[in-house]
Amino acid sequence: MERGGFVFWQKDIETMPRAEIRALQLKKLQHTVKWSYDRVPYYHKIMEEAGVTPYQIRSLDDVRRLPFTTKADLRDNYPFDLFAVPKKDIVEIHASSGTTGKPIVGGYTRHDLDVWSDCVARLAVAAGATSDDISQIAFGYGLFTGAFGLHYALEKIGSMVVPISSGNSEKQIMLMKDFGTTLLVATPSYAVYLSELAKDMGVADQLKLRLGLFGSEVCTTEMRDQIEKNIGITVTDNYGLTELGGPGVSGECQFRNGLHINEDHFLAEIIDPDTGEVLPEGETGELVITPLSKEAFPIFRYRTKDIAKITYEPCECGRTFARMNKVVGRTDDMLIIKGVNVFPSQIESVLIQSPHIGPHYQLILRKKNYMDNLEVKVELIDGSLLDQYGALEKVAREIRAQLRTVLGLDCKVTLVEPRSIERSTGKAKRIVDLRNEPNS
Ligand code: DLL
Repeated sequence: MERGGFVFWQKDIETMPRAEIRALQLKKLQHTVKWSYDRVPYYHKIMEEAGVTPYQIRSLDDVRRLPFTTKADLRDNYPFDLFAVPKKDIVEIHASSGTTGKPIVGGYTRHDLDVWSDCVARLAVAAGATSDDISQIAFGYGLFTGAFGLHYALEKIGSMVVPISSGNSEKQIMLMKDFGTTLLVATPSYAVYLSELAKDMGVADQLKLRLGLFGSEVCTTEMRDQIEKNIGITVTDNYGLTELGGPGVSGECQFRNGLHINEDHFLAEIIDPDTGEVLPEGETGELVITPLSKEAFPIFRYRTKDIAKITYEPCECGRTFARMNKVVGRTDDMLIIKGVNVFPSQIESVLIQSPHIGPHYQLILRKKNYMDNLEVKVELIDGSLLDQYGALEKVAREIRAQLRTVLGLDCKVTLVEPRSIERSTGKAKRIVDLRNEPNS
């Protein structure tokens, strides 16, 4: 199998002219709609209610005739009612962690697994992964899609996979050093933590790490910079969700100017989250995706709630697939504090400007005398500032004033010692909402 210098995994597809991509998407959309209509009673019902049959899908724009699918629809059909194949044809199950209520359950046929691993392999190769890599997978193995998705792909590429899972951080660093790990797979939060630990253990400069395939949560510029500074690794971003099969929906190539969407397998739209109207190219809104190749778990127009925008300009790397920008937040991220709408990304945009603070912060919400209160707890880069009351006060005051301007809301800013905010081995927990707790 000739994969060249691994510039592309499936070059003929990844560099298709746009007209061919669209023709392929239409053919696959028609197939997946008919597949779902014929096999999943729920989809049959909602299409009938919407007055649409598979034969009315004659152009790509006809996707707009289909109703949206939401997380609530998936929960109502828990666990297997949206599966389009008999259980005997499902070879693997994954699920979201489901902090509230039941998880979202995704099923895969053998063919789905094959498509999935190719999708992730393409993105890994685009980011710079090769068969020479020693790939340490520090995503949690289990129902979470991240670890297995990257595992199958990196194994397919021929890299040496180290399936260590998340946690056990000192051992992670020891093995990284002893094995000569070159590629790290982790959430950005965990990668920041591992990079700090490697420095603390005095081995950061003995590591051979060169490439990070990160994803599953927002990776801020600050996180990226800190990881790159601590362990000299190139950080790339990967996007996906359990509902769409996990990682492999989109990812950054070496140019890191947007995440390439695997468009032969995913049809992307951007909608106005309030009206459901499709927005023109380049406008920011909610990302809606229709997978085009799923056998086991097809979905129509899934509302991801992730906020993004898309460009169809070809990339310098030669790939013609559309690119989405890095996801900066979710439509349901919005906090309502004293009646004011606040997005964590607005707070981040203020924090990022201060040279004194690092990438770790938490937003703590409390209720006092029936009033909401927001505390922004941020870690200092240099702990010695804590001994200089005047300087500390000044930094806190400046951040508070900027937050007031950006949010239109007064909040408390607490600057804390470096390494004092709890680190995560998975996705970071940025919001601590204590408003319903007594004596918060
Ligand atoms: O996080 C799938 C995944 C695993 C993607 C590994 C990339 C790498 P879920 O646990 O279902 O699936 O969470 C999906 O996480 O709707 C986004 O809000 C968020 N998310 C995923 N990737 C990114 C990213 C996996 N690169 C939810 N940037 C999604 C920002 C992300 N947010």
